[in-house]
Amino acid sequence: MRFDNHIVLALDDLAGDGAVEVARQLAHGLDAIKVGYPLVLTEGLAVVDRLSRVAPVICDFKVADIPAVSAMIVQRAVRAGASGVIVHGFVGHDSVAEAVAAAEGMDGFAVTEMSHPGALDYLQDRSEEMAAMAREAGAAGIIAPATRPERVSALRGIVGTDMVILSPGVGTQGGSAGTTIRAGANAVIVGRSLYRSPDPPAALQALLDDMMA
Ligand code: NUP
Repeated sequence: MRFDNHIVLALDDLAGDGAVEVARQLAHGLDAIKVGYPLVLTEGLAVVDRLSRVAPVICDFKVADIPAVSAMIVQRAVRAGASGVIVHGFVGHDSVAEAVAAAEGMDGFAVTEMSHPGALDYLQDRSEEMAAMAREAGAAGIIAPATRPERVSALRGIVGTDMVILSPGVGTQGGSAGTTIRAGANAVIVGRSLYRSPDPPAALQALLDDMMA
């Protein structure tokens, strides 16, 4: 996947037609659309194929199971039309490696440190180890928090320049798109502050302007 626009749209709290409509309005400025459990549990996995006609889809299934089952989940997401799948890093090297290998040439991304405050309870202390492990496991990239841009920089130092860093936590969670990209992320993942905006194209433009500032 390529992240030339530096923006991934997260579509969580919308019904199918609304999700496709917002995605179409913003498609010109997006690298990918991220779908997760709220949308797939409402619309079924077919929404992945539907949205993939607008932009490449990343399935944020935060896969966290034994290696064999993690691989089964990733395979189903890819066969449904996903170009990328997000798995949890905390499950360890074997699950991440098997999940990434099951992506059938599509991209596997491993969550290292999450963006919410609770990530400080357990994840932050081990996030750098998780990033190094994800690299060894063959992940295309990692997920790192836009709410803590200094952690994006630290994790960039671990994974090097050839891995992708996608950073959620911009807007509603308090992070800034420009600061996060300058800290070393390839793209920010943005949900509510785009799809709940009364004017999503204007909200997207504000993010693009912030990144150019
Ligand atoms: O650490 C993470 N934080 C996070 O918010 C890892 C994620 N995958 N996400 C996802 O990014 C979350 O599930 C949601 O889909 C999106 C952020 O949405 P919003 O806060 O911009 O609405």
